[in-house]
Amino acid sequence: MKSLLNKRLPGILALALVSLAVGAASGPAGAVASGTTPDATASGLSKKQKKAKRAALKKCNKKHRAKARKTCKKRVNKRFRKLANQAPKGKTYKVDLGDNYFAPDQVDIKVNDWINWSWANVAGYEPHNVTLAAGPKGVSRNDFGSPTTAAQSTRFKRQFSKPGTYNFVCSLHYEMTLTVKVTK
Ligand SMILES: [Cu+2]
Repeated sequence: MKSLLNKRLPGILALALVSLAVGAASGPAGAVASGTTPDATASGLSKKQKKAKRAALKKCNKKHRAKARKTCKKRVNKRFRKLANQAPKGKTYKVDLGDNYFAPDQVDIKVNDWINWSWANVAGYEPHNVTLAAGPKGVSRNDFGSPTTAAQSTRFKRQFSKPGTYNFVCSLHYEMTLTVKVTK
């Protein structure tokens, strides 16, 4: 009896492993196929999609053969590149930085529009930056923090995926303000 069980065990184990692998593979893939969500980040992927991508890449790393890992990662990257390209694009608005001003200093945009800041009139003056002083709930100030520079023609571009009022300043010149109103 014991020897019979031993003989059968590897077969049963293999079956269990295969069904596990199939179940795991169908999970994240299905989630990804559900399409894009409106909360796209700078990369064009939503937070949910980024998480799914990380999980998919992690799974690729579990493959034993190097070649299989490579193929798997290639496939995952391609799939998410495609998704990023499908993300809502939005319009781009230009805001100039000058010596102690943003121009314009008030911008009304729609969700998924972009602002492209340009250090247009800073040469020979003090350095400036874009700093989010206050924004809608759930928006990270880190996502809207530019470098501090006086380098002419520097660019800083961000997409606005959450509606609300965003109050920007330059952290070196608090009189330098910009209000961005984002509506649905
Ligand atoms: Cu400044």
